[in-house]
Amino acid sequence: MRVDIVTIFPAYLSPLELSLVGRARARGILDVHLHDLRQWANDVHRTVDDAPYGGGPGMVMRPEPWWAALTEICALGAADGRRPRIIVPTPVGRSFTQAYAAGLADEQWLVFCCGRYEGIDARVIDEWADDEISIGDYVLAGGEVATLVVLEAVTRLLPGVVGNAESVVDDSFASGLLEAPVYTRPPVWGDHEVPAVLRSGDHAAIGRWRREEALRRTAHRRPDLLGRPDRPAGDDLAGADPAGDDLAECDRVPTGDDRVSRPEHRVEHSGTGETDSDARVAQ
Ligand code: JAH
Repeated sequence: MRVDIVTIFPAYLSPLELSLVGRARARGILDVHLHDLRQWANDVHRTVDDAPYGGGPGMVMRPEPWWAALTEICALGAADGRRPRIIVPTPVGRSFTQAYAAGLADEQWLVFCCGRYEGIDARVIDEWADDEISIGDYVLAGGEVATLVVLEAVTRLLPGVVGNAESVVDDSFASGLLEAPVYTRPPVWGDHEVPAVLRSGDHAAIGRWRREEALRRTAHRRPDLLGRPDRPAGDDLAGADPAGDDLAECDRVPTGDDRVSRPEHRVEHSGTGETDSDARVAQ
């Protein structure tokens, strides 16, 4: 897969050299090209922004540099009749999901347009964008970090990137449910024991336990995922109680009180008597 990324901060994308994405690049599975938008800003000051029509706060990215950038980048494939899928991360986009990632992983060529300020002039979006996508309901300072998120989700779906093919299909969201908790050695760690069933060797029982835990977790934390018409079938929803008491905690903004289910961890060296979780609340 080829990926072009246009940004005024190419260095913001340096994590793409690391870890799973970096390895996919080194192995030739992923071919990333970073472009500085200012390369296509032709005035002496290389300006890429201007005041919004109609007034209001902030600045808008001017259309001309984007137009020149996308024209030039798309021309790279025109000879072989190839056209990239052009993606604009934005808080007003459609929701990016695992299914969306799977769709992008089938493409041969993606272009990410990273906006800054209040966004890119809408005429660029209208003319060039195939997808405007949002990675969640919050506002970032620009599209770069959202591009990192999308690319990591897509790259791990490319053939040959993740060694054990099972670990991709087994993920949270592949089943439409949150995954059960996981454990490794030691079997007993202080007060905390690994659930006996996971050490029983009874794989049918382990499978039932994991499904049960997945349903419980999903009902408690993400009731919106249950009973979706597009959710992969085969789960027995008996036992999950999306309308039960758990729900009272779900559909609201988390507060400091959400930590009550966790034990308190003392900060041994602080000498203030303040707990670790108090310190976090105080931030
Ligand atoms: C902010 C351009 N859905 C996350 C997201 C994606 C992009 C942006 N914000 C949030 C953004 C400013 C300018 C894009």
